[in-house]
Amino acid sequence: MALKNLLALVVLLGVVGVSVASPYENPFRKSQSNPGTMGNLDLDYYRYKCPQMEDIVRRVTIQYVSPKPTLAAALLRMHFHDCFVRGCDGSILIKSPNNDAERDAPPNLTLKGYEVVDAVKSALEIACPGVVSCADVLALVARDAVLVIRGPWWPVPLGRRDGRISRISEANLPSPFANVDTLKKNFSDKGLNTKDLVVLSGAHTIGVSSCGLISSRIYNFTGRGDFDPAMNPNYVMELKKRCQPTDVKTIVDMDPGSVDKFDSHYFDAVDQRKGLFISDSALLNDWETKLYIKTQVWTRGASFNRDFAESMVKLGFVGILTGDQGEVRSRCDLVK
Ligand code: HEM
Ligand SMILES: *[C@@H]1O[C@H](CO)[C@@H](O)[C@H](O)[C@H]1NC(C)=O
Ligand SMILES: *[C@@H]1O[C@H](CO)[C@@H](O)[C@H](O)[C@H]1NC(C)=O
Ligand SMILES: CC(=O)N[C@H]1CO[C@H](CO)[C@@H](O)[C@@H]1O
Repeated sequence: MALKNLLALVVLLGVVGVSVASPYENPFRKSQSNPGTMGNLDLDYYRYKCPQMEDIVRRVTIQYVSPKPTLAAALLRMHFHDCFVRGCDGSILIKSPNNDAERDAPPNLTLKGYEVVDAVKSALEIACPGVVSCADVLALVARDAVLVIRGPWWPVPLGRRDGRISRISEANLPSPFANVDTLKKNFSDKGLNTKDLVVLSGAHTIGVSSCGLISSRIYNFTGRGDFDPAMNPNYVMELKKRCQPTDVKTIVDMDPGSVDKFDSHYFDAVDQRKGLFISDSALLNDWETKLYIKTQVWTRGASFNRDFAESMVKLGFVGILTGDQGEVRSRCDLVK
């Protein structure tokens, strides 16, 4: 018995020791479900190869995002899309002459901010040509853009390589019409758990969508001219004022009342049944995601920034290429 306890302690210390010595070991490394993600990343990856690179990324990102803070949401979303399709490999940035790349897919139609990534990359190519991958650039730009709007900061371990493949047919993202079981499945397929799902959905504390994606929800939910009963009727009324039935274009805020601020207000909105998408409201239909939302409401988001940082680090490891996999592109929109 005593020996057994001792063994357990040794194993525990071993685990703790490893995670202290190398905090950015790939969280998926030991998981069988993610055989493609064996590499580790390193906070100091460019220390000798391009020591000024984080300064350059920050300077150029601030230059673009300060005068146009709505870019922060666009860039955060772009990083998420990149990671969910073929992993965080920069493939969302590739342009195809035939318009059949990821960025041409319908969920990408409203992606903005490519110019920021391109400008950062150009500046890096002057300082250290051919060194910094586009996947790393995008991960850093997303982080720094959120920082410009005074959102949370998270560490970005580096060393991702760029993928060479970008296909419109693979640009399959979680649907805003999905229920919570589907969302949980979509996240667990990427090695992300239920907590990551609800925490990262908190990114909808900033940014916008448009009437087209919600009109069936407010005008014709079951085909009988009704609205989604999961939605607050006052909020439905507000949305109807903004979105006429055939209007697909008008912009709507994702986090009504606090759209420009990166805070925990999204969870208040969802709790008041003012989640914009079915996928936002759906987070009240699972005990774990609901408990998280309630906890953020009760504590005014006491742990949200910390949780968000943690889940963003995890997201940044999804499906990465490392070592001699992939390439380092010199232009983010062109495959070598
Ligand atoms: C849980 C599954 C998710 C679904 C179904 C979803 C769906 C959507 C949809 C449909 C939009 C509106 C796009 C448009 O109208 O063009 C949107 C916007 C946005 N999403 Fe998500 N999303 C999810 C998770 C995430 C995650 C994990 C992040 C980042 C960590 C994120 C960040 C954003 C941001 C910042 C916007 C606003 C973009 C802007 O204003 O330009 N989303 N999302
Ligand atoms: C999400 O899960 C559903 C149900 O398993 C599946 O049909 C859909 O293709 C998945 N979407 C993504 C982006 O993985
Ligand atoms: C509502 O949906 C039903 C069934 O999909 C459709 O037949 C009907 O035309 C829709 N009504 C409106 C006003 O869009
Ligand atoms: C920002 C961006 O590149 N959006 C593209 C999404 O797909 C459409 C349709 O192919 C392109 O026209 C857009 O340029």
